[in-house]
Amino acid sequence: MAAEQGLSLVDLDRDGVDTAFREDVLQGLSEPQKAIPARWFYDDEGSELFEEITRLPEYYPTRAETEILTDRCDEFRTMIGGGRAVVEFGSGSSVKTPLLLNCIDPAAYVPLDIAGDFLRSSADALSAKFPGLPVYPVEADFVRKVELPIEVTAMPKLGFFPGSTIGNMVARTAVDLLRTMRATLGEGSQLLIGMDLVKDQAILEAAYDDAAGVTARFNLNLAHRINRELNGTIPIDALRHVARWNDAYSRIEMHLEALRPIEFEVSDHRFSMGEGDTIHTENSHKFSRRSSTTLLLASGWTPRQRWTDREERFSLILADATVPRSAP
Ligand code: AVJ
Repeated sequence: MAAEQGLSLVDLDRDGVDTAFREDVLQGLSEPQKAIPARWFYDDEGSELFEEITRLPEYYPTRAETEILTDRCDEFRTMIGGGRAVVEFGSGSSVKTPLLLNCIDPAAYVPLDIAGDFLRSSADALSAKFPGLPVYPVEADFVRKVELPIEVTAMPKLGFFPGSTIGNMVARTAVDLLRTMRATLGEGSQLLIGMDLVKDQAILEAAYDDAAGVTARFNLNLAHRINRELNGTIPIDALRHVARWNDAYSRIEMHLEALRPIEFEVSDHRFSMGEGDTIHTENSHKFSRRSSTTLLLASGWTPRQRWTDREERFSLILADATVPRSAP
């Protein structure tokens, strides 16, 4: 229906099933190490649970990043300057955006998001806060190059990608995305990107396995979503939430672990898991100063400035889309 109207980016089949979701799940459950891309966490229920996560005492990234945005306002003003079109990748509810826009006197704001309704309502809310600022929401999947509105083509751009969402991607995918962002924004643009930092393992694991069990509900909601939307029969009570630090890959991994041998169906396909087998549901990579520099340089972005919160838990990095000299 939505696909016929050509309005939505989501392809639904005759039964109203999101075909990309079904493909990812069926494919991912067929692998020896079962794995489902983290982006499928965010249905309405999952998005609400994530909002709850950001308020948990153990989940420091949101507070740490907000602290940087608040404390470094003057430096953003100096290093970014006014007159730019701010292009936010995956704007969602745009809660951190006003903090940035207040500092830098932008010429326009272009929120990009795949969820159209959400995008437009949060763009309206932002317009109300910044009456003089032109806002051009674009419903787009920014893993591919996005054609920006004609009104901003002549303006210098600042890409804004907060939240350490880049950490969800393995290096190869992260480089693809950062290079695509560079293509979307163009030469001479800047990027302000949030990256979470490596720290004590116990702090990291607590941030992804909180005492109140909200992250566990967030993770298990993926199994519920599969049951709800893909005619699944996953016995949820036989799964437990696991968050563990993988030091070799410098990342927190979230899994759903089978507590006993189970069999279930999803969209008429049968699957089984042995006791202790897992479905890998998320990677959250953590960076050092060096690893973040390498990732950005490999993607055509030259880091210019790096800010951290007072406890050095989280970083915001400003980078330029300059062509680096390739002299030896
Ligand atoms: C939204 C990807 C930044 O990795 O910290 C939070 C998602 N998962 N708790 C993160 C998440 C579990 C979050 N990101």
